[in-house]
Amino acid sequence: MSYDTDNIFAKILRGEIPSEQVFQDDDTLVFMDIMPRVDGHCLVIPKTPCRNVLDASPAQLAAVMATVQRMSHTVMAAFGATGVTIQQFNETDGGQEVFHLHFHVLPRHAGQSMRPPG
Ligand code: D5M
Repeated sequence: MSYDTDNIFAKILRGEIPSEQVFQDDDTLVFMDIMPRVDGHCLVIPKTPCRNVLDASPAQLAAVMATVQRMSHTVMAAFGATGVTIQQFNETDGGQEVFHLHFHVLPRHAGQSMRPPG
């Protein structure tokens, strides 16, 4: 499958639409999910074009996962969470809606259920 340069996260990376950015390094960007399923729900993306895990290089995966781990610690501390859920979807039948690789990082608390998508 090809990479669509008009996907919404590509537009965020180009600064064409706003986002609530919370972290970036040379290879990755982190911003808050516009439809948060828990407080502190953020998204980690690579800065380079990549459709999903099926399309990712080892270097892209390594960079993104390093930031996922870093942000897991950050949002757990910021939201007083005692756990973290990391979610990731690939292709339409795998639940993917935005076709630029992203990992959801969701700080969690005891007994807390996640709000439904949307
Ligand atoms: O779902 C895509 C996720 O991306 C979903 O949780 C909403 C989020 N989203 C969509 N548009 C935006 C913008 N503009 N800013 C922040 N978050 C956004 P998935 O099924 O993981 O592909």
